[in-house]
Amino acid sequence: MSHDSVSAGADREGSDSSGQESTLADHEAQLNAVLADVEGSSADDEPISLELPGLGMNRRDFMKAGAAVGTVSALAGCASLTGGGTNTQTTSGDVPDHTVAPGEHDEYYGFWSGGHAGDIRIFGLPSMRELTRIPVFNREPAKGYGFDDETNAMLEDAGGYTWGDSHHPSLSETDGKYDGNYLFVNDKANGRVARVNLKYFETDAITNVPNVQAVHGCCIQSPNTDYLFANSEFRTPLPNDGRDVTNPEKYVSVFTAIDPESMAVRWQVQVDGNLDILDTDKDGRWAISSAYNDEEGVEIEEMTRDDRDYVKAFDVPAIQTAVDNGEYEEVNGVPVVDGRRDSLLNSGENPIVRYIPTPKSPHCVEVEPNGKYAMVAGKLSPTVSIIDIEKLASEPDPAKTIVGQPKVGLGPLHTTFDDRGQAYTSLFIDSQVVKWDIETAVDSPDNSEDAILGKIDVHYNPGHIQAIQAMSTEPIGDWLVVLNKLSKDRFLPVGPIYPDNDQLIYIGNDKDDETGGMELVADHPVYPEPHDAIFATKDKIAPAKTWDKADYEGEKEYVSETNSRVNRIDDTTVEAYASVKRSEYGLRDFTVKEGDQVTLTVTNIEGSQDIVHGVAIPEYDVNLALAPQDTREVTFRADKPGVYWIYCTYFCSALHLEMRSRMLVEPR
Ligand code: CUK
Ligand code: CUA
Repeated sequence: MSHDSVSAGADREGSDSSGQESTLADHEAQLNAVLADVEGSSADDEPISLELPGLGMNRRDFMKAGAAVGTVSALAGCASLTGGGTNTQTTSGDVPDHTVAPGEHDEYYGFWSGGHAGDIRIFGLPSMRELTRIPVFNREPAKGYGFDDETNAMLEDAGGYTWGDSHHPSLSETDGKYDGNYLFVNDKANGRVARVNLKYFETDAITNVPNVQAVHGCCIQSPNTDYLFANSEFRTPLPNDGRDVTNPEKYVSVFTAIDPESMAVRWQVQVDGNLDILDTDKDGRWAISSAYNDEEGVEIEEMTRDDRDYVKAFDVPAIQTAVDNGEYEEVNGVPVVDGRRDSLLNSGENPIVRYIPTPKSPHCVEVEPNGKYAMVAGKLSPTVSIIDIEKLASEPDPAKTIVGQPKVGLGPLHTTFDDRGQAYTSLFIDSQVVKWDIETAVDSPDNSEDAILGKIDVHYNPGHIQAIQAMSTEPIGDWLVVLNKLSKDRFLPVGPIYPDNDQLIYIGNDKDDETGGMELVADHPVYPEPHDAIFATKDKIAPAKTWDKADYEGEKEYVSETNSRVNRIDDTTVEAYASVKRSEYGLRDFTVKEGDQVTLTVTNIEGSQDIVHGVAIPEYDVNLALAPQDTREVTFRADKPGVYWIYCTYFCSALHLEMRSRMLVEPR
C-alpha cells in the first residue's frame, strides 16, 4: 500500500490508483454492503454529502478512503478507518486548567490498557502525564518483570507466550465503589486474564482460561467483585483439540467466571454467536455481553448478513444454581453449562441466558452508574440500544427490554457517563463524541435525535471513551478521555507507525451550544495501542512506598548483610545470597564452577522510599530490579567461564558507578 495516501488532507482519489486496485475493490465491495445498511437507516436526516471539517470529501468517500488503509473489519472496532484535517478547539475560559504545577499531584489515577504492548500504563489526570507502566503479559526489563524466577514462572505457567493484547482494565469494587485492591485485565491474544495488585502496582496472577482462544470482554462483577468475568471473542470447537475443525456450526463461544482471589476458573457458559464486550449490573445478578455474528459465519460476508444480533444477558445466580445442581458437562476440568438458545436451561420461564435482539453487530455494553440501564452501541447501526436492566427479570419478551434507541451518529462504539444522567458515545466513523440525555432518549421514539445535546470533533476515529469513575456508582463528571485510533497531523512525524492520540475533553459545563458544553482541552500522544482506560480519584488508590517483607515471609528469604553467603548444595548446584544497599552488595564477589546451576537471591535492605537497586550480570541475561525491602531470586547456568562484573542498573547514589560485585566462574 502506498503510505503517502494517509497524509492529512491528501487527495484520496489520487491515492486510490496506487497499484492495489484489486484489494481496494474487494474492500469497497465489502464496505458498500455495510454502507447500504448504515445509510439506509440514517438517510432520512443525515445527508451523506455532509462535509467533514477541513476535508473536501463527503462521508461516503471518507468511509471508502478508510478502506484504503483498513478493511471493513476495522468496523469491528479494534483497527482503523482513516480521517484527516484539523479542527483545533480553543477553550472558553471556564474550563479548569488541566496542567499540574511542578511538585503538585494530579487529582485522578488513570489506568490505560496497552493493547498489544501487553501492559497497563498509569497516567495522572487531568494532566495526562504518564507516571509509570505495569508490565502484565510482556517481559519488561526496567522493572525486571519476567526476569526473576517468580514472575518468569508466572509467565511460563500462563502459556509462556512472549506477548499479550490487553484491552479492558477493570478495578475491583466494594459496594459499587472502587476499593483500590486490584486491577484486572484481559489478554485478547492468548485467552488469558491477569490481576494487578494495587498495593505494589505489580502483576501477581495470570490465568490461562481453558476452552477459550481469545478473551475480549472482561470485567469484575459489581458491586462486590464476587467474580471476574471473561468473554471468548472467537468461536471454536469445544474442546478445541482437532475435532470439528471443518464444522463451523459446532464452534461455540464461552462466557467464563473466575474467582478473583484464587484466579481459578469456576465455570463457563457456552452460547451461540460471538461474544464481544461485557459489563455487569450493580446488583450482582446480570452480566450483559454484546455479541455479533449470530449468523455463526466464519467469513465476513456471513458474519454481517443478518440485521439482528443478540446481546446475551447472563443470569449469574441461575447459572450458579445450574452448576450446583450438576447441570453441566466438564471440559478440560471446567464445568461448562449449556447456554445456547435451544438449551433446556433456556427453555423455561427463567432462562439462564436471555437473548436480546439488537441491530446488527453492536460493539459494546456499558452499564450507567445507577445500574438502571445498559447501553449497547450499534457500531454498524447509528443507534445506541438502551436495555432496562430491571426488565431482564420481569419482561417475557427480551426485545421489550430495550426501552430506547436514540440515533447518535455513525459508528457508535463506546459510551461513558457523567454524574448528571448524561451519556457520551464515541462515533468511530464520524470522528466525534456525542453527548446525550439518558432519560430523554428513553422517552423519545426510536431513531430520534431528541436526546442529543451536542457533538464535538475528535482527531481521529475514537474507540473507547471514559469519564472519571464512570464504571462505578460514583461518577464525577468533569473530565473525559477519548482514545483515538489515529493521530495523523497532530504531532511531529515519527515514522510510519504513528502515536495514537488520547484527547482530553472537559465535560463539567453543560451548555446549550453545538457541543453541549464539551470542550477539547488537550492532545496526548500515546504509544500504541491503548484500547480502554479506567479512572479513579486519588484517594481510592493507596500504593505501598516500600515492600513489606511480611508479605513474602515463608516464600523467600530476607537476606541481610550478615547472612549474605554462598552455599554449595552439590557438585553442580550453588545458592548465593546477597543483600544490596547504597553502594554495595552483601557479596563483593562469589565463585562458582563452570556448568553450575546458580540461584542468586538478593534483598534490597534499604528502608527509604525510592531507593531502587538493580542486579545486572552482563552476558548472562540476568536483570533484577529491587525496590526497598523487596527480595528477588534468579536462577541460571554458569556455563561461561570468566570474570563477570555485576552492576546496579538504577542510579542510586554518588557511588552508583562504583557499586559492583564479581561473579568468578572457574573452568571445570
Ligand atoms: S475494543 Cu478496541 S475500541 Cu477491544 Cu474494547 Cu472497542
Ligand atoms: Cu544501586 Cu545503583
